[in-house]
Amino acid sequence: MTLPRLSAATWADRAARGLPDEVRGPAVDPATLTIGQVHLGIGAFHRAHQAVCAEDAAAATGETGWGLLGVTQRSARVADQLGPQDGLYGVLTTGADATSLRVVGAVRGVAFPGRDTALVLDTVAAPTTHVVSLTVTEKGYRRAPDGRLDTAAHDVAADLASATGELRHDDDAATLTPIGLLVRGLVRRHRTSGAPLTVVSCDNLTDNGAVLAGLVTQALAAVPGSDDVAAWVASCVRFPSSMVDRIVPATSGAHRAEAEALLGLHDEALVAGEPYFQWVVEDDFAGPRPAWEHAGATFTHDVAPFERAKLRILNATHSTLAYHGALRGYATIAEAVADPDLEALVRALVDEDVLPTLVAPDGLDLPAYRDEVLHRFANPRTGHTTLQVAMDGSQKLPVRLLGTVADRLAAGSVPHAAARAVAGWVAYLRATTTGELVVAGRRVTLDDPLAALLADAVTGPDPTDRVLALREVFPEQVAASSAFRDAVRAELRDLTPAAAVR
Ligand code: CS2
Repeated sequence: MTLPRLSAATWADRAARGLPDEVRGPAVDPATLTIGQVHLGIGAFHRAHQAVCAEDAAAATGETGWGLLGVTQRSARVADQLGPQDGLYGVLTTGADATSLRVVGAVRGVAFPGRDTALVLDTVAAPTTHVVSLTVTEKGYRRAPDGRLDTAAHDVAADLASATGELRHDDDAATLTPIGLLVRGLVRRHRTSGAPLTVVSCDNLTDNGAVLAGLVTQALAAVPGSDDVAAWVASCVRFPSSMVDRIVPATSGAHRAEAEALLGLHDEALVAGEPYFQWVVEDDFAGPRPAWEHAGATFTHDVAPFERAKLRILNATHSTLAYHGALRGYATIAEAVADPDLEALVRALVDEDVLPTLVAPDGLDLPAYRDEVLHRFANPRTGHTTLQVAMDGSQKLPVRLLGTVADRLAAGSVPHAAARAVAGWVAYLRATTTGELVVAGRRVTLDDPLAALLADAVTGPDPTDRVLALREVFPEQVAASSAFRDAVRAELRDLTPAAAVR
C-alpha cells in the first residue's frame, strides 16, 4: 500500500486520528515561525541536531522569530524532499531499548544556491536574520595544506570573483562553495542593512569559529574594493566556536520502515539519530541569539576544551573503528566496537595517547566520557556504517588524530596506538585502491576528495613514507618523525583485509 506523503495537511489529519505514545508532532506550530537563522548545509545532521534544538527553544520561550532557512550545498535533493512536505520531516530516535519519532517543523524554507541564490543572499542580508550556522563538513571549508583558504582552487577563485561582482550589484553570479556563499551574503548584508550578524560553525574542526573567521577574512582580502566590508565584519560579525555531538547515520531502509509503521505516512526527508545530544556554544553573539540553552545546549566562554575532548576521544576512536572495522569486514561501528581487539585498540588510543594531551573541561570526567562514547558506539540500533565514517579520511584525520600525534611527539613519546590507528587508514587506502576490500558483500571504493593522490601514494611496496609525506594531510612535525614513521610501518605489516578477517 502506498502511504500518503507527510505534509502539513496529512500530519494534521494523522494527529486528529490519535497518535501512538512514541510519536509526537512539532513543539510549536510551524506556521507561526518566521525566519531568523540561515543554515548552510542542511543535511541529516543539521535536521537531527540544531533544527530540533531551534524548535525546542522556540517552544520553551515562545519566541517565534527563529525559524530556519536551510541551504543545501551540492544538489537540490533536500529541497525536493522537504518542499512538498511543507518543511516537515521526522526524526527517528533509535535508543538501545526504545524508539520514538518526532515530526519537526522548524525548517521554514529550503534553498539550493544553483536555483535560489537571490533568496539565500537576501535572507542572509535581512535585518530579521541574526544567525547564520554551518554544517558543511571538513572539506566544505576549502582549506589549503597551510590551513588558509585555497584561493587557487577554481571554485574558490570563481566565488571570489562572484563576491567582487556582488560589490557592483551583479546579482547573476553563481556561488559554488559554502564559504563563497557566506562571503557574498556578508557583502550584501553590509551594503543593505549592515546589521550585526553571528556566524556559528557546527563542524568538527578545532577552533571552528576562529578558523571560519580567518577564512572569511582571507576571502575578503582577495576581493578588490571590499575593505569596508572587511572592517564591518571585524567589528559587527561574531564567529563563536561550537562543539556539536549526536550520532546521525545515513537514513536506511530499516529506519524508513520503522518510521512509516509509527507514523502511517511516507517521509522522504526522514532522519535518524541516537538519543544523545550535546551542543556547547561560545557565548559571543553580535546581536540577539536563540535561547538554545532551553533545549539542551550549553553556552560557555571557552569551547576549546570540550571541542578538543570530543574530537580527540569520540571522533578519533570513531575513525579508528571505521578503518580497522572495515578491514575486518564489519559493516557497522557497533559490530567493530564489539570486537575485543578493536575495543582494546581504541581504549589504548584514548588512555595512552589522547588523555595525556587533554585538560578536562570543568565538570567532565574524561575516562567516564570515554566509556560513555564507547557505549554509544555499541548501540546496535544506530546502524552507523564503518564506510560512512571512513569517508574523507584525508580531511578528518588531521583534526581528530594527528594533533594528538604531534602533541605526543613534542612531549618526547611515540604514540603507538595512534600509529596503529594511522596504519589502519593506510591499509584501508591500500585495500580500496587494489579493490580487495569487501564489506557487507560489496567491493569498497575510496570516497575522499584526495582519492587520486592517496591512491597514488599507496601504490607500490612500503607506502608509509609516501603517505606520511603528503603535506595535505600530515603536519611537518609528524611527517618528520622517523620514530613515528617506523611505528606506522611496523603496524601496517600485519594489516591486510585477508589476514584481518577472522
Ligand atoms: C563521525 C561523526 O562521520 C564521522 O566522521 O565521526 O560524524 C560523528 O558521528 C559525529 O561527530 C558525532 O557527533
